[in-house]
Amino acid sequence: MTTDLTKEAHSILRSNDRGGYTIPTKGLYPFQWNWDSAFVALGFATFDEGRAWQEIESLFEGQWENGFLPHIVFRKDDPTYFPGPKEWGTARHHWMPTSGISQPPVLATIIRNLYERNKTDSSLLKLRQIVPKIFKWHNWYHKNRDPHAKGFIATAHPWETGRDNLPDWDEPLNNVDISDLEPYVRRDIAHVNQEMRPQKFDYDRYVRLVHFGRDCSWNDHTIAQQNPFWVADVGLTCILLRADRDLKILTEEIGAVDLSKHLSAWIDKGEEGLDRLWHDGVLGYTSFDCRSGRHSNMLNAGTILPFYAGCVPSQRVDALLSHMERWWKRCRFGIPSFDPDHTLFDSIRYWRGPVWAVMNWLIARGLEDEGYEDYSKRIIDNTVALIEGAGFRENFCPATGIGCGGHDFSWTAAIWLDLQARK
Ligand code: 9WN
Repeated sequence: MTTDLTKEAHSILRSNDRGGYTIPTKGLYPFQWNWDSAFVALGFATFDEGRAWQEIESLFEGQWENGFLPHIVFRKDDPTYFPGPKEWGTARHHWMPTSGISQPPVLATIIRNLYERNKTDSSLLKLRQIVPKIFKWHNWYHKNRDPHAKGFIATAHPWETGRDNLPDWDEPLNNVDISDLEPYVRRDIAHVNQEMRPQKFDYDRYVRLVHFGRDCSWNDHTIAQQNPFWVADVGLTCILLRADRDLKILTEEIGAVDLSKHLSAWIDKGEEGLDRLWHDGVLGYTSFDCRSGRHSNMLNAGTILPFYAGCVPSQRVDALLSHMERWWKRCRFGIPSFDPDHTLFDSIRYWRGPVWAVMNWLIARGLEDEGYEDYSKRIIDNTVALIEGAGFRENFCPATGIGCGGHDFSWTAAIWLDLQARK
């Protein structure tokens, strides 16, 4: 069975390959997505290293002059996806059509994996080319998504967090005025069961936020000052902190001492910022609405990511581990994307409950690195069991294990391949 699934995973990556870049799945997502491509590179690295590096290089073709790395590189229009290039209106910023927001910066961590798996002269050369570009992207994040140097990373759009319809965003999204929103047609629900997708409440505000960015010509200063949605995310903060640590190691590998110094400063700041996201009331790290000055009192899979960031003080470890224990009592398959004890939990609706292989990979890596191997192993076993039971679906119901969302999903295939290669 394992061998068959591995063959199937290879063929999913090959068939989602559009000539140097990979789409997440056919139909629903016809372009190149940022963090999807990073995970795809991890998967390709297990059987075609050259193609893995190509995935990363093609993603960077979408990088803007200011270092920003978009969440979608469109390359060509496709009417089966909304919102497309016209809605984003980024033409004056880059020769290739892209979106105007970014996504979780997992790339540096994945590149470190790739490089350390096979250190050769040719991979060192690739590293020399790519590291300065990743540095520019991290610099963009620190400068524009943390303009007051708080150390935590704010976001201008739920899509930027990669965890689109988390209940944590509901209250901050209420500030987005949709009274002048023009009619639009959603394309996602033509591809996938509507009950597994974000709702109209979310989409109206997603589209309005895209138009806000477009109307200010994606001016980072205006966005930080006035974007109606401006929320610090535990996920982005942890992922960037970990990526800064990994990038620092890579800069040292290529002898870029000047870059390494900046990274040390960002790491210190990131640790401070993450600490600010701790919420005693719920004994966990939670998002923070920078406009209202309020912490969310909800827990989600991101709550466990501080292990991945390498930054959980010993007195907080038990609280985080016991959240996972509690969730497992409710859900056989962890880790649910949102707290299953909360009334807003929905086991099949996207980021309001389902398990995602990529989140499990990040959480498990963090737990393993910090010495909590039992937890890490349980999460990996859950991930393998979900794929064995339901195939390479976009995500899975944590209670029953049924597959949800898109089929033949690239990043689920990639995670499978990486987990098999690590055995
Ligand atoms: C918007 C591609 C992407 C993932 C995100 C996931 C979903 C897009 C959408 O699909 O978001 O970016 O249209 O729903 O939430 O994490 O990168 O797989």
